[in-house]
Amino acid sequence: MALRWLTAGESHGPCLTGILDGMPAGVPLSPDDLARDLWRRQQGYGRGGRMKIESDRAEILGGVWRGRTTGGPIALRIENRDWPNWKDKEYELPRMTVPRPGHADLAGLLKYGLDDIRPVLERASARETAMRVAIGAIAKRLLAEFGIVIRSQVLQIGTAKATPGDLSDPAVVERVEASSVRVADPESEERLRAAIDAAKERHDTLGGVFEVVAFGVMPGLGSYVQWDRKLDGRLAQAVMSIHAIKAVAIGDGFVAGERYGTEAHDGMTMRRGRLERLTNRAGGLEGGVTNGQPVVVRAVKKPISTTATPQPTVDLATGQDVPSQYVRSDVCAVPAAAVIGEAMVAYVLADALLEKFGGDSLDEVRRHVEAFLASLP
Ligand code: EPS
Repeated sequence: MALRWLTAGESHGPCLTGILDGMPAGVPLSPDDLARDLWRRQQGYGRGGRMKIESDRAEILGGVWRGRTTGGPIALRIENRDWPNWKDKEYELPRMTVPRPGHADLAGLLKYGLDDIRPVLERASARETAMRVAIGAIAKRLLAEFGIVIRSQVLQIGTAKATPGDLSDPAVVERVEASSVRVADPESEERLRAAIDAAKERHDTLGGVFEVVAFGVMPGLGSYVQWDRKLDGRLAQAVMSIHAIKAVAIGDGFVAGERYGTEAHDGMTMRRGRLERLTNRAGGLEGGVTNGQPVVVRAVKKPISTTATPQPTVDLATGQDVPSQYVRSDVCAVPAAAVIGEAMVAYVLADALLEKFGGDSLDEVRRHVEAFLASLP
């Protein structure tokens, strides 16, 4: 583990705090590098009232000097604009004793021996992903120095499927970035928006599937020699840790289980003196090691558990069956989750890159990368 990070903070507390440790010195970094991804995470058709309040911006409080990383831990702060609406209520709010099915409410309350759900939901909230995205943006900044870029798109919302775009095509990426549901074409956009509208109409929520692709990843990141060094496993853990993610696939994922061996792998051929692959079903990873192909990670996000239509639950104070309660929520946050997925993939790849090519400065890492690439047959 070359990099490590931690976040702190609650959804309706004063701010989110993050520390990223292990970045080499000399990586160019400005608050604007973080601002764009923070903005992207806040977009998406189906977001709720909270996003009208927040306008995320990360302050860099340490580890950067004159626009470059120093090698020291990078300290970040993102203000919660909703805080002034909550700050005087800490001792006034009634106890919450009705857990929402699907949220961390019940499990958290039992685990920490609490009699109020509020502290659980405050920390379990996906608000925390704003800080993940800021940290991921720093990881992306490092990766960009080595020509590695990370893209994402939404593949499905509910049962509505998008036609996947080719994310290696800049024109497609431009359309995805302009799309309210992170898809590449107007028909898909219409289908997915209609699915969100239908959920909204029935006072419900919807999940879906997104894809993150990392282009320009050199071979040799990760390892097959030990379980916890396998990069596919590390990517899966990182992406699965995003709120509400219930499945992660690398490359063909579940579909690989349906194919014959001769139809499931990526044949090789020599073209103009270079070894090339006929397909990328493995999603850029064989044996837990990057093979030089784009790294493809897909994830399934379950629907948000705070639903306007009540779900059956129990009031823990009375032991009575009651309907779940509702104040507000997003109808669908799959487009946002795709941006968060980019951040997690960026972090894992940056960590693996520094592990293999380690160095205390960007120049040192660069020398190691260049020497390795020059040594490849
Ligand atoms: C969330 C509930 C909602 C979301 C929030 C995650 O917040 P609130 O309870 O204030 O309406 O908007 O997401 C964010 C604040 C964010 O920045 O993404 C939850 O329970 O996980």
